[in-house]
Amino acid sequence: RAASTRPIALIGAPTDIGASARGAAMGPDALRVAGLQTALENHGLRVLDQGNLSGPANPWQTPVQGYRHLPEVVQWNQSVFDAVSAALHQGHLPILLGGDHCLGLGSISAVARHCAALGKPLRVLWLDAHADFNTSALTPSGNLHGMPLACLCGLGPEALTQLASLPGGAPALRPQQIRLIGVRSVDPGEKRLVHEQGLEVFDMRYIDEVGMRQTMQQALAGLDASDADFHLHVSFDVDFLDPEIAPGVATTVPGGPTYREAQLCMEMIADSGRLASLDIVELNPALDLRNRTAELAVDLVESLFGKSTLMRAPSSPGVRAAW
Ligand code: HAR
Ligand code: MN
Ligand code: MN
Ligand code: MN
Repeated sequence: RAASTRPIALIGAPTDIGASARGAAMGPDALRVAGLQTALENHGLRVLDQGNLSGPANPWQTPVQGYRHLPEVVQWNQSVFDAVSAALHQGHLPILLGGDHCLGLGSISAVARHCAALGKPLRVLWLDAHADFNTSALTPSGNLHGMPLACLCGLGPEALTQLASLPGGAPALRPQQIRLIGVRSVDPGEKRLVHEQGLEVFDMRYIDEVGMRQTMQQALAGLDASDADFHLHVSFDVDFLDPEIAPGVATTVPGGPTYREAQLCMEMIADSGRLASLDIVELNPALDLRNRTAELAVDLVESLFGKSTLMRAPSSPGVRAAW
């Protein structure tokens, strides 16, 4: 079944303000060139491309008190927050086209506020090679794309934790709402903090051992509760994917999900029927080969919205009742 019948709003945020390398600013257009809108339309969805947000240029400075480009990161995230809030308010399903992953803060803050206002439970799947749970004291780089998830949980500079707060002041997310999937590069202090905060982590070793199917069953468990109308947000960092199939990112880490594992991950999210907002971030066309990573991202997003290329006999194990 289709993930949603809501019109989709594409929101481009062309910046690499929180990243370690230049180039992610070209991500939104690379996804457009790879045919994101047409792919979704061919699947019967209505798509409104809202174009690109604007914001400060990347001043390419060294970190100040543990953060690089904090004022600029705040500005970009405020714009993303406003655009995603407006889309949700209009009943659209927002897709944030990054840009680097620091923008997940603005996007998810808007989603969390929207859910709080409607009394909807929210779950966030963070698909990433990294945990993005650093603080200024722990970060090896000062890059804010390594910190958005911690900020969303209330750990970070006030300018960002304030943006990422609910009315009343609680953080946008509680660690219990988060599922980290595909992780294989975490800094030592960051690892301790992730454990301390009690995040549920499905790292690559776990995926190796139990497989993507059981991983996703666990990550999605409970979302089908009939007494709760869950909002599922997926924050898709393209470096989640194995660099062999997805070279177009700045922070490649070997040993990520294969093409089939990534497809299964997306298809199982689609099957949940709960997908209600999405980030596609960290795509770096300057490092890509003939836009191949953007095309792969589009292919996977099609699956995320319910395009299924495989057919299975209804009697085969694990097939969904609704098939
Ligand atoms: N953990 C490292 C740091 O904080 C690298 C973070 C890289 N993050 C991303 N997004 N590319 O996931 O600097
Ligand atoms: Mn990330
Ligand atoms: Mn990453
Ligand atoms: Mn597909």
